[in-house]
Order: sequence, then C-alpha cells, then structure tokens
Amino acid sequence: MINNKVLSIILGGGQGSRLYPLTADRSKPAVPIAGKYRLVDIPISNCINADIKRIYVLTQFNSASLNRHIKNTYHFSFFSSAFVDVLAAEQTMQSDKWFQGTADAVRQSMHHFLSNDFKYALILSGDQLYNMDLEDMIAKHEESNAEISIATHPVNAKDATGFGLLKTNDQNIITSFIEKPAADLLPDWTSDVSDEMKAEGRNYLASMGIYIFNRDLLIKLMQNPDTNDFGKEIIPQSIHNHKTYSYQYEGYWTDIGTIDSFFEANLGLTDDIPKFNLYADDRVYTNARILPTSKISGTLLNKTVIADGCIVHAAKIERSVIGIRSRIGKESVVLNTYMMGNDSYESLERIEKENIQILLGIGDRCYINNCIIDKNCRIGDDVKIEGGKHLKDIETDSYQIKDGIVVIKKGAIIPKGTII
Ligand code: ADQ
Ligand code: ADP
Repeated sequence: MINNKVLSIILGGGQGSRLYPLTADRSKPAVPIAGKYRLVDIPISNCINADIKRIYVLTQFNSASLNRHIKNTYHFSFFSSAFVDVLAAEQTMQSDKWFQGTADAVRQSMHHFLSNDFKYALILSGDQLYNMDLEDMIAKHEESNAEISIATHPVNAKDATGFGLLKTNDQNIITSFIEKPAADLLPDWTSDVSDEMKAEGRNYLASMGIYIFNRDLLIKLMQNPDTNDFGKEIIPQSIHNHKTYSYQYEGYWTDIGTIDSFFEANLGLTDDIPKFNLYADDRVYTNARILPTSKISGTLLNKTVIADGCIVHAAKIERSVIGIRSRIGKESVVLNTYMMGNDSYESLERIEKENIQILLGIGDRCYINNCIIDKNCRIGDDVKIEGGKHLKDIETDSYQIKDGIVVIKKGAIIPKGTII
C-alpha cells in the first residue's frame, strides 16, 4: 500500500562537522549505526512503516556512499510508484548556489517534488533516532485542519537551548515559537506538560524538526527567496498567519548530531530494555547483505549486540555493539565500544600471499574501552585504548579524541603495542 497523499523529504545533512571524523568521507545520513544500519535507514523506515513510500533524501556533502546505500537497499516493485531518491546539490549547483540551509535545500529541489501528486509534504531530519507513528501525525494534522504541523517533544532545561521551543493553546495550536533561545530566556518558555514529563523536569516543548506542510502553502512559502531555514525563519514567520498544530510525541527520540550522542545512542542498544527498540514488528530496513552467522569462541559476552558475519575469539566483550564482518582476536577485552565492522573479508590465502601483518579488526590481547572504531580499521596485537574523560581532545592521522571517546578513523592502522 502507498499513501498517495504524502511526499516525504528527508533533510540529509549539512556538513555534519560535529560528527567528524565519522563524516570525513561520507555524508551524515550514511554514517553506520547499530552494527548494520545507516542513519538514514531510521527516517526512511519510519516512512515505509507508515506506507509513505515516495521519499526524497536531500544532501550536499560526500553523497557517493549515501547514493550507493540507497541504491543497494530500497528496491520497490517495477509496478509500484514507490521510490527513494537522493537529490544532491553538488550534482547540479555551483558552489555559491549550494543549499544555504534546510528551507533553501527544499526550495532548490521544489521542481522535483512538484512533479509528484501530493497533498502534504512531510519534512524529516536525517539524523535522529526514534520510532514514531507518522500515519498518526498525518491523521492529527488532517483532523486539526492545520496548514502546518510540527512534531514536538518535552525536553529539560539543559537540552532546551539547543532546540526550537514553542507554546500552544489548549487545542495544541502553536501560539509562539523561538529558535534555540539563550538560557536566560528559558523561564518564559515553559509549557504545561504531563505529570510524567514534569516529574522528569521536561517542562519545555521542543520542535523535533519534523514538519508537515500543505502543498499549496509550501509552494507559497518557498517563493520567498530570503528564507533559508525552517527553524530560524519559516516556522517563526508562519505560525501567526497559518494554523500550526503541535503533534506531541513523548516516546524515545534523540538527535544524534554529536560524537557523544552518537556513542550513547549506539551503546544504549545494549540495555536490557533499550529505549530505541529494534526488536519490534515495525522494522528498521537496511541493505540485505546475506552474510553468514557470527562465529564466537571462548568469549564472555555481556550486554553486547553482534551483527552478522563476525569472527570473534575475544576473552570478553561488554556493553558494546559489534558491526558486520568484525574480527576480534584472542584474549582481547572490548568494553563500551561501537565497532562498525568491515566492508569485506581478508582470505587466509591473501593474508599469506601479501604477508599482511596487521589484520582487519582487533588483534590478540588488546584492551579497548570507550571507543568508536570506524569501518575497515586494523588494530594490531597488544594495543591498549583507554578512552575516558581524563583524555584531552586531540586529532592524529589515525584517531581523534572527542569528549573522552576515542574515535579510530575509517581504515586506520594502529600498530602493535600502541597505547592511547
Ligand atoms: P537543527 O537540527 O540545529 O535544528 P539544522 O542544522 O537546520 O537544524 O538541521 C536540521 C536537519 O537538516 C538535520 O538533519 C541536518 O542534517 C539537515 N540539514 C541541515 N542543513 C542542510 C542542508 N543544507 N541540506 C540538507 N540538509 C540539511 C532543527 C530545528 C529546531 C529543532 C531541531 C530538532 O531548526 O527548531 O528543534 O531541528 O532537532
Ligand atoms: P562508508 O560510507 O561506510 O564509508 P561506502 O559506502 O563508501 O562506505 O562503501 C561501502 C561499500 O562499497 C564497500 O564494500 C566498498 O568497498 C564499496 N565501495 C566503495 N567505493 C566504491 C566505488 N567507487 N564503487 C563501488 N564500490 C565501492
């Protein structure tokens, strides 16, 4: 089934500089998460689960790997009108005409959208982890007779300054909005939230950056060339002239813009009851790689998720996410680590013929704690990496330390015996 009323537009990312070095040579939506997915699989799956199957992903940086992932993953029937298309600014624009912000990205791509029949444009962020019923949001948008809807989420004072905040009347119609207010303005922006949210100190209603616009209104708003951003211009300027509904969502939702939030979102998947539940009927789709099962020998595993195709001989792995085709050597200990895995295997013949000294993955007798290991890394034997707040933020050719988390760069080689 396809929802023919809705066209989905996923904002695939500005530069993603806060996620560097994971975004050094891939766009933010293509960053691997949870051992086998990419960030963009989350909003796309939320759409597909709501029968919204006409999807554009807008991006402008390093879009090759994103293109490849989308092309390899989202195949619809020849007879279906469903599609997931990447629209990359770099393919057609000169550098001074690159997307100047989220609204400009939509504006520059309007001619693609308008070639489709739709009533509502659903605009989503490409870097959030959540599982929301978008069908319900659309139903509420229709019931409320609004021209715009914004998904909203109660947040605490510490987080509030990083979001657009809003206030509503008792019909959930938005009456005021401010984009990322300074901390001293916060007292003016509290909302009447549920007792449960109040108990958690979540007294502010934040925009989730998820919008529904009626088609005609979007066309009209996009005609003003002076507005580049939804949060900074379009939304604050529109709420007084156009009925804007707040669709309040109190389930798990996190913005994975920084290394720290990315790390916590991934390791959170190892909790007994993870806040983001992959074990549900609503699936998260990704590239079906047809890998063998993982092979584990002599390893004590605790609160650990292991993707397909791994070969593990470690002594112990705890609170870690081990990605596809990972290899971990004997007597190694891996704690609080997200290892993304490898793009391919190294055959025994190749290792011998090319005399490869440091194999893909983690070697023997290593100790790794508080670490993100990007894809295709080679960590030699007896390496010790002890991430933590005691470490200063630094960058080398092979790794970067951010907020105490050691991020090993894609394809890096860490020589035997290295201590970080
Ligand atoms: P931010 O997330 O800070 O705030 P922004 O940086 O504009 O806003 O990013 C929104 C989304 O668009 C992200 O997924 C980002 O990667 C993507 N994006 C940014 N620039 C882009 C570009 N040039 N081309 C394509 N995609 C781009 C917004 C709202 C706030 C709200 C938060 C919720 O402005 O009001 O509270 O989202 O996270
Ligand atoms: P990532 O985004 O995780 O850094 P890519 O998506 O670029 O990685 O690579 C994923 C897979 O595509 C790997 O198997 C890689 O070897 C392969 N690959 C990378 N570049 C190309 C290319 N130019 N043509 C075909 N396959 C490629």
